[in-house]
Amino acid sequence: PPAPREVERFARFSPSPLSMQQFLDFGLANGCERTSFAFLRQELPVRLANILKEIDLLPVQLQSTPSVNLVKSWYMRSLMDLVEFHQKSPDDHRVLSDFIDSLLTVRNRHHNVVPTMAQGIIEYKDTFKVDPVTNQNIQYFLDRFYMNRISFRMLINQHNAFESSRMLCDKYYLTSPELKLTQVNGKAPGQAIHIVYVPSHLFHMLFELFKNAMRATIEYQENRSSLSPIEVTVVLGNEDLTIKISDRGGGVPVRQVERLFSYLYSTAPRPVMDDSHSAPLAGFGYGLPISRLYAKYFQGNLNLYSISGYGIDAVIYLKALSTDSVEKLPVFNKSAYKHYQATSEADDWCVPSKEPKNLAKQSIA
Ligand code: W6P
Repeated sequence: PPAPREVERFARFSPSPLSMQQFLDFGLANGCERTSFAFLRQELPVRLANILKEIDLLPVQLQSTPSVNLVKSWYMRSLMDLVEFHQKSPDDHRVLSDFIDSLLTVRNRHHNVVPTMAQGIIEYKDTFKVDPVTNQNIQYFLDRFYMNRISFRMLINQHNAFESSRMLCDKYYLTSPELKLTQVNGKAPGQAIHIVYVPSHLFHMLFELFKNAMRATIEYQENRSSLSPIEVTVVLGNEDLTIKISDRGGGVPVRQVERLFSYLYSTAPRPVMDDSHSAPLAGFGYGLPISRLYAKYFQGNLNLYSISGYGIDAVIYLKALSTDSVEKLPVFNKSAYKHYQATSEADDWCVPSKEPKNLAKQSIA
């Protein structure tokens, strides 16, 4: 049975809200993963314990529904899982990687919190008459409960975009490259970079690009004693917020870059699944084309600049101003219709022939 002692211990602390700047700084500081670990092993239990105390204040009839009990047991279990890390060293790579495993376990465990909570509310409503005061209390609680959950997931996901790729990478190759991050505020030098964006979209794009960059680095540098880091540069300009992810993974011939974004060509041989049924590190599936759509959705873009024999710079362009980040939506009209009718016309450029014409022969004739 879970120890309420740990709930009391961590509920004594108030959660520490993080600014966007702090989220950025966690990625910047040297030994970022260690710092993030040290913060999260304290902050995550604090946020869990604080909301557990509020669950205890719900009407007993609601608290005692199977659904709410189940949700509560998840929060307890996760609190205990995370507290384990207080006895472990932040300098041990094994510990850092176990911590990421635990974060993913916690995130999976809490996957169905919203529908399960809703089920609990239904069970309560079916059995008891709800008066306006109860309604108000439930409203108040759920607003806070879900806000807590959003913040919790934000912390987990923020720790994970590079680290998730790294974990997959470690799992497949038993090693992974480092991250080297540089931040440039071209608009206000030295100052913090602030933009408004959808975290899950950014995560999707970064995760995809990191996986590809890591795979390329490892496979290209397999005979070297150390791996070159993945270099990330974040720059704020007047219009754009640009994120460049550079690998030294050998690149691809420039002729093949377009294929990496192709729904048709990127599906050719299915990436081989191993017995674990876990995700392949990078299968060049739909990850890249979908990532580019995420970037374009708010008027940004995603490009790959390949230097064959050296590496690839993957660049995400986002709008720096939220007034410029406007949804890009397809509209069906005449112009769209035409695209479906387009037949493959002959090209209006000559096809280069492999064999150069033998001009000497012709001049004789
Ligand atoms: C590669 C292939 C690729 C795709 C997307 C991002 C980075 C990289 N690096 O070699």
